[in-house]
Amino acid sequence: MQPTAADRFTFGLWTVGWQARDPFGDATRPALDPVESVHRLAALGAYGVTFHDDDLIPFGSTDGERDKHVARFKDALAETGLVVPMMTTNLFTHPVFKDGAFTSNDRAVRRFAIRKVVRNLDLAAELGAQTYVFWGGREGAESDGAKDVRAALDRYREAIDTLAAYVQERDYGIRFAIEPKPNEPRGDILLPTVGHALAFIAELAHADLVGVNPEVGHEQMAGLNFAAGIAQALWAGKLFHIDLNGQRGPKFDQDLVFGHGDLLNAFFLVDLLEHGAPGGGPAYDGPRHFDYKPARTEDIDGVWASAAANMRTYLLLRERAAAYRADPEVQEALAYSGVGALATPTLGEAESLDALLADRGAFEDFDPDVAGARGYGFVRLNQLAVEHLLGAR
Ligand code: GLT
Ligand code: MN
Ligand code: MN
Repeated sequence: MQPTAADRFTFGLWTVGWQARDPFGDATRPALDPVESVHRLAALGAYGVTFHDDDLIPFGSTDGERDKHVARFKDALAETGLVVPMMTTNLFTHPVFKDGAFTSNDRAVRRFAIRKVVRNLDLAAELGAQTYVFWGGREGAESDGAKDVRAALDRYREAIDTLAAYVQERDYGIRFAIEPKPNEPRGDILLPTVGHALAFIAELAHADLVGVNPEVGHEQMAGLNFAAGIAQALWAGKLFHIDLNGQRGPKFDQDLVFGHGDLLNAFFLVDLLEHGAPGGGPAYDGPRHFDYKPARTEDIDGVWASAAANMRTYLLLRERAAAYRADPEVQEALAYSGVGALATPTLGEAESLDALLADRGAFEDFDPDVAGARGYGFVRLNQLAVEHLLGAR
């Protein structure tokens, strides 16, 4: 279960680097040097690191300071072989963003936000990132009269399309991934779920360059089924990136270690990502990105132990999912449940609705009582998954 670069595990600098400041308490850990994080993550078997501009280059740095931070970081990447597949912008910490960035009611703030992103996109291209994430944690409101949501969505679209045109014109080869979240820090955040984000993307001029970066805990905060949301993102061809972590139901964003929340859903998520393509291959080939926070109770050893735990849990789930799929009893239960049969189109090839209307077997001679009496065996199937997950099979 030793992770390797081939597993494509990545971590945000802000994850292991979180000092555990929360709304009620001070930091419980010292600041981490990004260079040290790169070395420690590489030693644990990670493939890459991701970061916000301000994680590496403190807000307000001079150009000279900026260059030094970037140079040290690049040296660490070269020494370890770690890559930077994704980058993002901090559009939430500084008070200037208290009413949002792209959707702030203050136009000057909106213009500043776009400039901040452009600057970091240039660095992203230089470091070879393929994905650029937009998490709009401050894009929202606490009260319904404070924000004209339709105007805010216009401005959101304007910003994303302007930036997409920029990466296209520069030929940066970068795609955008919008990360939904229902609330926190704002009372209500725009684009609160995967579904909202997909609907927004469909309205963009540059829709082809934009997908989603769903996070386990964010969908679960809204009471939604994460694996099902990921399936819909895949179905739409929009799963550009993924944030893996754990969450225990609809409450504040916990950012627990992957699997330390709804473990059964995490099992089916890994099964989908790893074996969800037709023929059983991976349905998603991007980085497996952990966006978790080492619990506030952990010391620095606990930080690295929790980073390793994310990867180990993923590998264990991958192994358990493969065993589930290979089990003849599971295959038989899947067939009994009709899971594979759903792939058969409801109408025959080239069959018209008129032909369906002429098919007496479909209606006049169809016995709904007989069909309604059928059992689907879904509970047995689920129990087989639980037993594989528990290592009982
Ligand atoms: C922030 C948020 C995460 C996002 C990061 C990207 S920042 O920590 O809680 O879910 O992925 O901006
Ligand atoms: Mn989160
Ligand atoms: Mn995230």
